Amino acid sequence: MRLAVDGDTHLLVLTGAGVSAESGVPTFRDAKGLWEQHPIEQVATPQGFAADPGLVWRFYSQRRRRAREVSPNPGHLALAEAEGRMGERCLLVTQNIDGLHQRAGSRRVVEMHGSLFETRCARCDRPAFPDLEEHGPGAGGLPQCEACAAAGREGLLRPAVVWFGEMLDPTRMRQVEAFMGRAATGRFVFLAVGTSGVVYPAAGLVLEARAYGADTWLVNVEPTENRGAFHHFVQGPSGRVLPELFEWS
Ligand code: BJW
Repeated sequence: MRLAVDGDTHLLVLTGAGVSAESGVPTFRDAKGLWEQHPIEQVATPQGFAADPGLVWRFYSQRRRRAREVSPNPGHLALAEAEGRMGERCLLVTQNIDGLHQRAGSRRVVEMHGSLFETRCARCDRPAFPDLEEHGPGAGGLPQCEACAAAGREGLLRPAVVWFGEMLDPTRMRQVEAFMGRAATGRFVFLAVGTSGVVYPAAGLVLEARAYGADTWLVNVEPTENRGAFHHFVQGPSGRVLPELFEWS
């Protein structure tokens, strides 16, 4: 099954952990996925960070190291090529924090859940900043916020990612909404790739896109929780499916 793209098509792509699996980045909920060894509530909630910031920093430091060691796969490259052909008619929304889409050449990327390579203060509203360091026990200790220190208080730095129970950046979500509004004026295609369809608000984007009149496509190795919301399902690994998916005219 091929997805036809012409000069009138707007394409909104949502990606999840599955798109990076063939690069060697572990997914979350599969067997041997990250949640198997690391309980969600310990490493992906603000309460987990408050209880044991060292454990959380060790988890994210390992993932920083791993993400730097791997490379984009043909799935990432196919999506970058789609943007290269479509320009502003294409937007990529990713739940991934590994930066692989950008390294593949995608520029129009909205990182819904933040970035593995940015850090922010858990206490003050100093903006997130780039950070490639590994932190935590055995890696230089827990990083402290300099702005808080200057103000005479203690503030721990934390990964600039979105944990369960936290709000997503409204500016980024408005960008997605605005794109849907523009897409609805022509032929609108929504494509979800390698995501389980259980984490909101990402899992609900397909229904929003449908409300804007989108034709909806799912690429995954297995039918997902929200499979029924999609018009089309292409089963297979994204690194093999995406390079063959688009039919350009
Ligand atoms: C392949 C493949 C290959 C493998 N090719 N495919 C509405 C209803 C119910 C609950 C909620 C709701 N609205 C909000 C909530 C609460 C909560 C939530 O969704 N809970 C549900 C789990 C029940 N959501 C939130 O708290 C969100 N915040 C929010 O909504 O704020 C407002 C609010 C607050 C409080 C209450 C109510 C509202 C925040 C969610 C943040 C998620 N954060 C994480 C961690 C980010 C940082 C990090 O990476 O560490 O994001 S959790 C984790 O899950 C990570 C991922 O981005 C996210 C999604 O995972 P994904 O991508 O789906 O990965 P997997 O592993 O699950 O699936 C991979 C898929 O790929 C599988 O299907 C495989 O088969 C497939 N695959 N290889 C193609 N080669």
